[in-house]
Amino acid sequence: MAEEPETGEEYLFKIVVIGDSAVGKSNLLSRFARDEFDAHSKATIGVEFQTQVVDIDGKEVKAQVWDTAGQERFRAVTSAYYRGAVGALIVYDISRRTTFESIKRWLGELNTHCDTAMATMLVGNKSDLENIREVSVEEGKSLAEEEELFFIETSALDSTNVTTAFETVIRAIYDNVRRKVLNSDSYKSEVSLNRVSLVKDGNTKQSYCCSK
Ligand SMILES: Nc1nc2c(ncn2[C@@H]2O[C@H](COP(=O)(O)OP(=O)(O)OP(=O)(O)O)[C@@H](O)[C@H]2O)c(=O)[nH]1
Ligand SMILES: [Mg+2]
Repeated sequence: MAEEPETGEEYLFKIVVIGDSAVGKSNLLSRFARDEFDAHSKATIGVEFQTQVVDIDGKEVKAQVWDTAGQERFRAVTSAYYRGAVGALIVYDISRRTTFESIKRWLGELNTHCDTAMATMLVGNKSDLENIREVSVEEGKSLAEEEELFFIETSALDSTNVTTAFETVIRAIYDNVRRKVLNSDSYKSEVSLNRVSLVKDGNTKQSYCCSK
């Protein structure tokens, strides 16, 4: 069995949620953090974040999830938004193809502001809107494979997969940090030097340092 960490060890992971306006970013976060959904939510202005405690293997992991405006004119300074992020959810709306077509742009922004790859999940939200679906599950999956991302479809409205989406990202970050702490003395110096530490885990890229 792996050695237990010293008592008092804490994990705090910053995760950013990005994607076009009205894809459901704020509702995904409120569903995850407070089990709430707002059918008439207003567009986000600036930046908000919530901290949610998640139990992973009996350890307390704090996820600080940041939500910002999809609309350019309401966005806060992006470099500050991304600073220190170790995970990301990139969200589109399965009933609006244009939001899926924007994913590459959001990935580009992530890569511009973070000099390392992160634990990133592609999220097709509003899976409850099956009758007006414009993006198939296969298209989502295949883009995720191409870009080496996790993939999931969610519904903030009926709660499908919302917790799983966030917890998969949190666990991916956690597992890699644990591996690093247990297996490598150089973890701390790597972080302080802002060096890229890329670990290929299945089809997912992860690392623990985002700064610029
Ligand atoms: N049917 C359905 N509607 C949803 C779902 N998630 C969000 N919505 C609705 O979509 C609209 C936009 O949701 P928001 O969460 O405010 O979207 P956002 O991505 O935060 O938008 P910005 O803050 O402008 O970037 C609201 O009317 C929500 O009620 C979902 O899973 N299913
Ligand atoms: Mg919002």
